[in-house]
Amino acid sequence: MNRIFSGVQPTGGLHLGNYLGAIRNFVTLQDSYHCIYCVVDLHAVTTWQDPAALKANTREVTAAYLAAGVDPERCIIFNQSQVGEHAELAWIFNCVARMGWLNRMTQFKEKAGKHRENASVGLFAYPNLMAADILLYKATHVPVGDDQKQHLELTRDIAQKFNNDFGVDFFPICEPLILGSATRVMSLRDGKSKMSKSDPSDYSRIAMTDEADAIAQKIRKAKTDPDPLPGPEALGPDGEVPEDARGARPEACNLLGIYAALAERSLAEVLGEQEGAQFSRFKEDLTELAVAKLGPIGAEMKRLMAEPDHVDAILRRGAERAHAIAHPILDEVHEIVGFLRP
Ligand code: AQP
Repeated sequence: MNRIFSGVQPTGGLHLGNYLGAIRNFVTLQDSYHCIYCVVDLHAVTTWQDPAALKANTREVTAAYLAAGVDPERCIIFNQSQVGEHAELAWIFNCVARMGWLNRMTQFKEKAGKHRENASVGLFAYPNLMAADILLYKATHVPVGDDQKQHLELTRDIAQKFNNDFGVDFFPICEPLILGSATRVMSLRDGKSKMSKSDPSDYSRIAMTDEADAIAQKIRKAKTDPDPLPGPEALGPDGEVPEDARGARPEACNLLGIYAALAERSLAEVLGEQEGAQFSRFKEDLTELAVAKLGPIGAEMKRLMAEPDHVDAILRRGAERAHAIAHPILDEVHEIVGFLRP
């Protein structure tokens, strides 16, 4: 069975983008792959995290996996820092990856912004750790939102260079799995930037733990435009919104995409039903749908977060199982690289 590795950072405030772009897919994939789902706390500390909040956020991500329906028996769920091999392999990859490759990573440029000189070395080397996460388990497939595609390309480059440098055929060249119709959920306040945990406006995102009232208020305040929804003929031959139309009405397209993803229906079906609707009415339907889909997940997350011992036990058991796979693979890497193990 092919193996999947994926993860979410425990940086607090999981949102609809994390759910639709990642966590919901984790549930579907567990039927066809051997899945390893990590709470990537080593990635989280590439920007400063309050230690108490980091622990709480690690439990929050774990609770989100479980509440969404990831089965901890079939899948491995653990937090990254419990398996030291991630950091060890990342160091070796720091020595394989080239500065030029990392200099091209757009996410570092976005996150470091104008303060590049003040960004942590960890933030710069983040993609090498991501490559280590994946290759430590020889994962063949990685489900990612399309913002992570570039990092995955780098993982493939690192695997290839390692294999070439040492004359081995050791690491697989993994494939991205970009799934679902909402691979990029945009901010509710600005349809041109992605919904993100770090956006200062709480109204830019729907949190996975938001109550019905908060969801309704955020959708009501979401930016739209005065035009009604078009019919399905507005879609391109691929069933997607054409680029120019998306550029002209980014917020409208975003809400439409969210609706279709939550309803698990095509854009054509939704537009067929909603043609001519004003956004005031469409927003009511979207609110009802979002509350119905997210409400039970948010409630279960809260229940689980109130039981930290149970969550911690799942992470501990997952870490043991992850370690059992990772350790022999790292041993082989040591042998290939030439580290003496007398
Ligand atoms: N807006 C989004 N639409 C679709 N997928 C998304 N993901 C994140 N935002 C969206 C996907 O969620 C997974 C976990 O993300 P992460 O927490 O590890 O990192 P991130 O992409 O940096 O998440 P955020 O929420 O945007 O956090 P900040 O604000 O810290 O940058 C990934 O698979 C990601 O694609």
